[in-house]
Amino acid sequence: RILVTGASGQIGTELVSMLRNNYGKDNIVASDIKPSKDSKIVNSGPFEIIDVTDGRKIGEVVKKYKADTIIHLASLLSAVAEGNPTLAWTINMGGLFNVLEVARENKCVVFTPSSIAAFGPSTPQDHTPQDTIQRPTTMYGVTKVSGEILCDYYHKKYGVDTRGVRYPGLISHAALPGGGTTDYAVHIYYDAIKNKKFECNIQKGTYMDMMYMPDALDAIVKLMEADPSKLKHRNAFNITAMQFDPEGIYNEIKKHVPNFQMEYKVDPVKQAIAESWPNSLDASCAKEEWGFNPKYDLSSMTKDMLDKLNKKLK
Ligand code: VAH
Repeated sequence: RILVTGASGQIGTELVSMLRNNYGKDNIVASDIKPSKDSKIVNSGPFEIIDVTDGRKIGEVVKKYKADTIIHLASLLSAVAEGNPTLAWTINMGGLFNVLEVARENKCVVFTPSSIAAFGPSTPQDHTPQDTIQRPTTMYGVTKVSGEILCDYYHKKYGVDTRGVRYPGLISHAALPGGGTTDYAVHIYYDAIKNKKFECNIQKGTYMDMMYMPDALDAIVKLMEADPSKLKHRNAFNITAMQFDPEGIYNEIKKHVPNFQMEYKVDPVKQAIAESWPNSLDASCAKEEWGFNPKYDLSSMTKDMLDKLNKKLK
């Protein structure tokens, strides 16, 4: 059985339903700090209330369902974390430490995501290598790079099978993102449909790696099903599907919504975070070691996003 923490979040919402379809609904235990707004998650299989800063509760749930895998998604994202760095450390690092301790005691495999945020301004910004300098300048990034090192430590010291990916900005239509710097790339689609006007909080010319949610979920399954003897890296693999700046995504949407207008109202905190991150990642290790192979580019993602949101927002 698989325990998913942070199951009500942007990734968790879609991951739980996909895993339940793939592996059977009773084999996927969804959990979050509060009851899920998305009744589908609660009604389509086991759901538990877990605050990941409570290690005892995590252990109880793992034992109750005999979980052998923990997909640990509970985390504060970059912009929210920058506004409350102490809470971000407590949740992101305290929660991860608890998950790793429970995994050590119960012989669970652990997947937990890192992020492009694990890099900083002194990292090579274009085609950022898998192995390179990581001096992030945000609390979120500090918890991501620390998390990567802690997960590798638990693998080396205790033999816990830990695996992770450095996610780029994730775009999806099922659940909104929860306070990240790349959230603009989701809200732009909603506003293109609802008001045909968008106020962009990231500056023109600011390039970031991005990925459509189906590819992000496929990456979890591919990495978790990969032959461990083939993994030269574990925590965490660079993955990406595309890079764009606000002008790029705006012009792609405009092909479908001709009278769509965008203006800039830059958020200085998010802009500073975005500028500290790479412009593009080199994902060759993920491709070589476990067959990472994203399907969606900006054009096909935009078509699917607008199609799904037109139905959802009708
Ligand atoms: C954020 N969406 O913006 C998250 C992600 C790469 C960005 O970590 O914080």
